[in-house]
Order: sequence, then C-alpha cells, then structure tokens
Amino acid sequence: MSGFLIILIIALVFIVIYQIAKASEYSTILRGEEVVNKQVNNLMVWLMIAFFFLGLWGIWECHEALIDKMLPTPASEHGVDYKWQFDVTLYITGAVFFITHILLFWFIYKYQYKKERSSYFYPHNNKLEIIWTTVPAITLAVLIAIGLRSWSHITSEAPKDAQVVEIVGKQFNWLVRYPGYDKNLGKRDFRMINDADNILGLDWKDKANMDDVISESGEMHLIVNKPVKLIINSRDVIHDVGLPHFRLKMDAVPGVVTTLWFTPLYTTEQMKKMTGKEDFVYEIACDQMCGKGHYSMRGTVIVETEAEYKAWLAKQKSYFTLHKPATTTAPVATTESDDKATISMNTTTTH
Ligand SMILES: [Cu+2]
Repeated sequence: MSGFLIILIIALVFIVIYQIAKASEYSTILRGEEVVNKQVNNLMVWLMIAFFFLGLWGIWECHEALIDKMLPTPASEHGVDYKWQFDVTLYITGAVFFITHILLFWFIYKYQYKKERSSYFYPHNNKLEIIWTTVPAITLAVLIAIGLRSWSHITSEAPKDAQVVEIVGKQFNWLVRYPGYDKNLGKRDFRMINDADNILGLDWKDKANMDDVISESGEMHLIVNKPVKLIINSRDVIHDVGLPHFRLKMDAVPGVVTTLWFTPLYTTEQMKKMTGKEDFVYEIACDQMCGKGHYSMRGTVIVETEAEYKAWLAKQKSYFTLHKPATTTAPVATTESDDKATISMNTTTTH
C-alpha cells in the first residue's frame, strides 16, 4: 500500500512540475520573452549566491556536529606522522576548494547575462595548461612520496625487541595469539583448524605452540612505548585490521601473512584522562566488508605498562592447556623459571 502511495506522490509531483512549466511558458508569451528572461536570469544569479552561502553554512554545521566524534590525538608514533600528512593534505585541498568555489560563484554573479555584452571566445592557452597540470602533479607527487615513506616505515622490519602478536580474522570475530614465555609463535597449519579444540590450527608437533595464548574475545594487550609487530592473517575471507586510534590498517588475507609494526604511545588509562571519557577504548574495527556479520567484528586493544602486561599474561592459560587434543602426546617444553611472565603450562591437565 505504501509503495503505491509513493508512486502516486511521485506522479503528482511530476504533474505539478509540468503544469508550472506550462504556466511559465504561457506567461512568457503574454509578457514578452525578453522581460521574462531577464527576471529569470536575475533570480538564478541570486539563487546561486544563496546556494553558495548555504553550502558554506552546511560545512560549518557538519564541522560543529561532528567535532566531538573526531578521533582523539594519534596514539602511535606512526599515527603522528599520518595525522601531520592528513592535515597538510586537508589544508592544501581545502584552500584550493575554497578559492575555486569563491571564484566560481563570483563569476556567475559578475558575468551574468547582459544584453550589451557578448561572450569572449578564448579557446586555448598553453601557459595556463602547463601551470594547472604541473602544479597539482608536483603537489600530489610530493604528498604521495611522504605517504610512501610512512608506509615503508610501518611495513619494514620491526625492531628486534618488538612484542609479537598475531591477529587472525574470521567470520565474525578476531582471534589474538600471544607467544608465551618462549617469545615464539608456533607453526600453524590450516588443515588442523577445528572450531572445537584448535581454532587457529596450531601444529602440535611444534613445541613453540605449547605456551601460546589465544584470546577468542578479540582483546589485544599491548605494552606502552614498546614496538609491536602484528602478524596478520585470515581464516576465511579478506578482513582488515583497522586500528583507528593508531591511524593504522592492514588487510588480513587468507593464505598470505601481512605484517606491520608500530609503537603505542599512551596506555588506555592515559587516553581516558586525555579524552576525558571514562569509557574510552582503543578499537579494532574490521575495515573490509566481509559478510553479513561484518558490522559486529569489533575487537579492543588494551595498552598497559609492561608490568601490567606481564601480570595479565601470567594469569592466562595456554591454548594447549585449555584444549589439549586427546590424540596428541605433546612434547613438554622446558620452563624458564626466571621469567615472571611464565604461562601456566600444565600438559597433564585435561579438560
Ligand atoms: Cu569485516
């Protein structure tokens, strides 16, 4: 019923427009074409000027309405570079936008139709062509070169002491894996993936897997001021690890490992104070449309001090301990007793 009403309303609007056009056609004939044209021309000029100011007001209103929703200060070293480039790009393109639009609307007003003035034929100017081709080309080339420098920085080899965390996307949540006290992530084999007791396909023949901790809640713990290397992968389709507060994102591709590294600058607690928001959380958003549950692929990052991180890690049970496969007799790894962050790894515990 509502569909029929919508079609009826659209049809009526067309009829009204048609009737108005007809009426103005008749009035043109009655009042003389020249007089009407002049009036319409005048009206159009003022409507265009009004449109210009309406547009400017709209930009201002959007700015006011959305300023609180803007991302806070970048929380990574790379993010600071990124924001600088974003701002520079915005200032350059913004300035060009305002100058060209002011001129566009000003010319409409200044060169509105006048009977005594005819248009000036100006087909070509090589100098102008060269200027408006080379200036934007050089500007964009410089911006891209600066961007590439940042890009090659985050995708370059991570510092030796970097914390290593693996993040794997799956429809529809993130799985985060931490190496245990051995600081090594064990091998994975996609053929061993099994939702019941081997969610990431850890290869139990590899000792390095025994102490690996997997968070299935999409919570990623990072250490403040310590470089972190993310090892990114996907279990099914293409996802994308979006870390808006750190101004980073990287595709998670099935079968291909992607990496990036960065250094978090502020703990979650510091960020709560800086933003004045008690409920502040660093967010992991899937930045790649990956299916019907895409919207719900939200993870969180908790940035904390090294001591807090170690205390948290010490409380975690390794995936092996929690899901010890019945058929596997796993080799027992040697324990590093001097490391406070030792994961409780009891291979005899059964669940
Ligand atoms: Cu997604």
